[in-house]
Amino acid sequence: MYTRDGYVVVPDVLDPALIEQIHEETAGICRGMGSDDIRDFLCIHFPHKMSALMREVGAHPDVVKVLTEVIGPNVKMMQSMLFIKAEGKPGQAWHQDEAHIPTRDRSLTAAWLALDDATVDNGCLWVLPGSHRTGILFPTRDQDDPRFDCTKEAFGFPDEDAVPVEVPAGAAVIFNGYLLHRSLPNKSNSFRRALVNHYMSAESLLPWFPPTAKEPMALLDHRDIVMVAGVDPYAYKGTTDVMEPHVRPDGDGGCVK
Ligand SMILES: O=C(O)CCC(=O)C(=O)O
Repeated sequence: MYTRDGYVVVPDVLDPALIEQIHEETAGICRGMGSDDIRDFLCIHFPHKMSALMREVGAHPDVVKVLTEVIGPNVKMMQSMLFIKAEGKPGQAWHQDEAHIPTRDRSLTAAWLALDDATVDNGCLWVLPGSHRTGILFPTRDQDDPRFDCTKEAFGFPDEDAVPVEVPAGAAVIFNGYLLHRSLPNKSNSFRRALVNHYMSAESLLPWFPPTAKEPMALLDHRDIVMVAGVDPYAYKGTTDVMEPHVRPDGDGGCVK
């Protein structure tokens, strides 16, 4: 399934009590980002840098089991995103995660954890099954479509075969970094929350960000990572703590200036 389609749905990963804890933690994270009203945020990047609970969920055994099957025994996590996506908030245009987070061995894998039932109405994920198999990173362009935030849009492929991935709260959608996916706006009257964590093989270097004083070697191998399975062959390099939690703009002010 995963090899053919580029994604797999794993039901019942998060139990209702854990989801409730994550909701409470989300309120605290939003306060930490400057507002008591979680509706103010489409998405907060790097919640695992602010919260031990988010780090723990990033290493959830049911997710790690699938990751080790699709990636290999040694797995590191480099990114987390907490989507809150209240009613009326936009989706993300077609994109491939590897275009944003380049691994050297194409091992980038997402675990998209539903914190509410995700439906077409409230803006679930849509995927193009099998699109990861081309091994191509499609070109991208700026877009100003009001349905989407400012994520650049990938283009140059047919999208008639797109399917919605409707999943109940607690399910995980594990998908390949080359899989074309998008989401549409939340047209319901409640939240569509999801925690999305990104992983890759620990053997691959991660040439992710331009060098900074705090991480001069980032372009060669970004080391702000968390090991979630196996051993880190580059442990001798140590790790860094450079990525700052931040709020993703929701594109409300327009994307193309
Ligand atoms: O959850 C969403 O609405 C979009 C998520 C997404 O595009 C991603 O995780 O790359």
